[in-house]
Amino acid sequence: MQKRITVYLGLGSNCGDRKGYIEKAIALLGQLDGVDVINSASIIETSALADSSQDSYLNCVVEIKTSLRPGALLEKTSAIEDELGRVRGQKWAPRTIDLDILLFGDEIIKADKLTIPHSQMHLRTFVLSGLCELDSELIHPLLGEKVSVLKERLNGGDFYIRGDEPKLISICGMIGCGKTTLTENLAKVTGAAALYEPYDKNPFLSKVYAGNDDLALDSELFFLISRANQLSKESLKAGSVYVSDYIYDKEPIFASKLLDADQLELQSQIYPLIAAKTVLPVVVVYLKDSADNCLERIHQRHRPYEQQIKLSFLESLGADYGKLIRSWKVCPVIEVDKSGFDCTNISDITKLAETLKYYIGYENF
Ligand code: A4P
Ligand code: MG
Repeated sequence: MQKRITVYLGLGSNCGDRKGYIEKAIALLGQLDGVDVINSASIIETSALADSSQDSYLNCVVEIKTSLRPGALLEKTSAIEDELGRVRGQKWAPRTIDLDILLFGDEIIKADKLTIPHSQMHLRTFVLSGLCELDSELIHPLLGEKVSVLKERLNGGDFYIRGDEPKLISICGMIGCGKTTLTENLAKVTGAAALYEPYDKNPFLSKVYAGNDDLALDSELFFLISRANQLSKESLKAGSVYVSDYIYDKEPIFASKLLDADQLELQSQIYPLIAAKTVLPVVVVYLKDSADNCLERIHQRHRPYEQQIKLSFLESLGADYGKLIRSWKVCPVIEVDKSGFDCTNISDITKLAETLKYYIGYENF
């Protein structure tokens, strides 16, 4: 008997009787020779990705077993799309039914007309939650992670890869967790341009750390302006890849810790005006480490003005970063636990770079 492979399909409809089309497509799949429908996840309603003017979608993930090879299955699913009145026009035009092959066992295929795993499945909560409902232990064969882990990275969002914007990877995490080292090494391994926070050029920083609170706003404004210049829509080129050793949105965290009420009021009015001019990251790497380890690294690297930093300050910073990441909706976040990752180890860096390329849609790392 021919080997049967477990395959997951993504179904979507945003025209006409959406639920009817999805149910009909599942019924037609079941009638195909060499295909058994095993299970289907809940049908969920989702806003149209990339084009909010389109009607919303109903999406569903279906598990089948098949003895067909991937190319033959694609021919059959395309025929079902045709039978259900799919009009093929512009990419991402409204459709009665879309049938995508998400996973075909653990096969990896990169052919003209077929990419498996589906190239953007890991960016869509509506796909990953369907897969998790069917089998949360499933592993994405390219990313080597469980679908449940991939889903957590999205925090409920649906994303897509755009060619017409700069591909900014932002590293975030506590002071001393290794952001700059990671940025430097990622840039080396990938050829991406590194963007460093110019802490050593900030003329106010050492005075603020030495207790001169009157200069805290000057210091924050220095950082705000330099980050805004680095990340401005004019400075970063569409299609190019950048790695920054900071996340722009950490600004309110530091402002709330270092500024007094009047300074904070002024800063909070300036911040959104400047933030609006910056490029948003397409993926964030959140480097996680304990406050103790970070303090030890701060002591080892001997930047004089940092030596007054207290463990309690780092602990509170860690809690604030945690809150920021838990509410983060801008892009996927890849959490990297420092207990199993060395920012100077080339094999760790290369593995992370390999993951990142699927999040930024860049094949050339
Ligand atoms: N193709 C390559 N790989 C595959 C694969 N794994 N499965 C080729 C199926 N087809 C694959 O597909 C275009 C070509 O992709 C095919 O000829 C096939 O050879 P298509 O379905 O004709 O065109 P498309 O839909 O414009 O492209 P695609 O890639 O299917 O788009 P997506 O990624 O499915 O996005 N918003 C919400 N909320 N829900 C959605 O389901 N879907 C889309 C379409 C946009 N926005 C959405 C949703
Ligand atoms: Mg499709």
